[in-house]
Amino acid sequence: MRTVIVTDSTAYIPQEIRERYSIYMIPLNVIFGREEYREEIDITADEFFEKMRTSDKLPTSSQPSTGQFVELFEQLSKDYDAIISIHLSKKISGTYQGAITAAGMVEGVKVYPYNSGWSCMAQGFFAIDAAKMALEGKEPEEILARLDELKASTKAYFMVNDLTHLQRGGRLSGSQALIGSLLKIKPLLTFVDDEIVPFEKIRTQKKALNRIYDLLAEDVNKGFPLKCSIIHANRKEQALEIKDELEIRFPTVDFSISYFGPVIATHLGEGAIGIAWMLK
Ligand code: MYR
Repeated sequence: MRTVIVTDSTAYIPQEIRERYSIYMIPLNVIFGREEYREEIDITADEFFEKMRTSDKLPTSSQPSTGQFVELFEQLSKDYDAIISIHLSKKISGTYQGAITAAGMVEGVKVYPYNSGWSCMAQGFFAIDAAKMALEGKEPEEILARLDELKASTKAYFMVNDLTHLQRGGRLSGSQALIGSLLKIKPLLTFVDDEIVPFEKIRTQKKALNRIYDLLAEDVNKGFPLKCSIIHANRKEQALEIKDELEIRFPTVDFSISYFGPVIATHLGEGAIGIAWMLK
């Protein structure tokens, strides 16, 4: 069985890695007024942050159309028997649902839409592992079982400079009163059951980072081999500093740096920092 991996742009897997592992990417869009851009194709993260600073319009985002999915799946059906299509959490975007709809419309290939329950490099790690297995000729069921195992082991925490982006986009779950109280501080955020929730109310970024390091230490001490990505919204220097510090503290963990690109940064704002880890 020839299997191929599709993921969406919010995994932010660099093009060179996508090409190396034959991962196909379907882009989400960012919109400034009447201008619409497919992220990672029409607009880079750097261009987006520049535009966010200079535009009088606040950006919004949108999922790929069903037609884009159908077109990609049909193209892949010529060379593959199965497609595993891995997407950002189904409760923050309709992208996964779009993959399900398109899967029902294409013939000659079996499509397995997969809800990562996360996004960004957490999802990226899933897609890369899955693609390596697909290249080794593994069956889709074995790849999906591995994805479930990775998903169960995943933890990710992130913080934003300004919570109003998440509130405006309606992606922060909780009552208005709770969200109102959080706007004054910088809470640590995570995902529970596919939704973004405040994890703890921590007032400063330094304290929040130390709290994440302690959470990572708990998992490292359980003895599982872990990989970990530091994810930043236009804060590469800070991400590098965090990586240097963590590499000294946790020498057994594989660390990398990734980024919050245009669509996710539309909802998190510039300056957001996250740390995600899972089984190696
Ligand atoms: C759409 O328009 O369909 C896309 C909506 C994307 C919402 C993004 C919300 C923030 C996600 C943060 C992910 C952090 C992972 C470590």
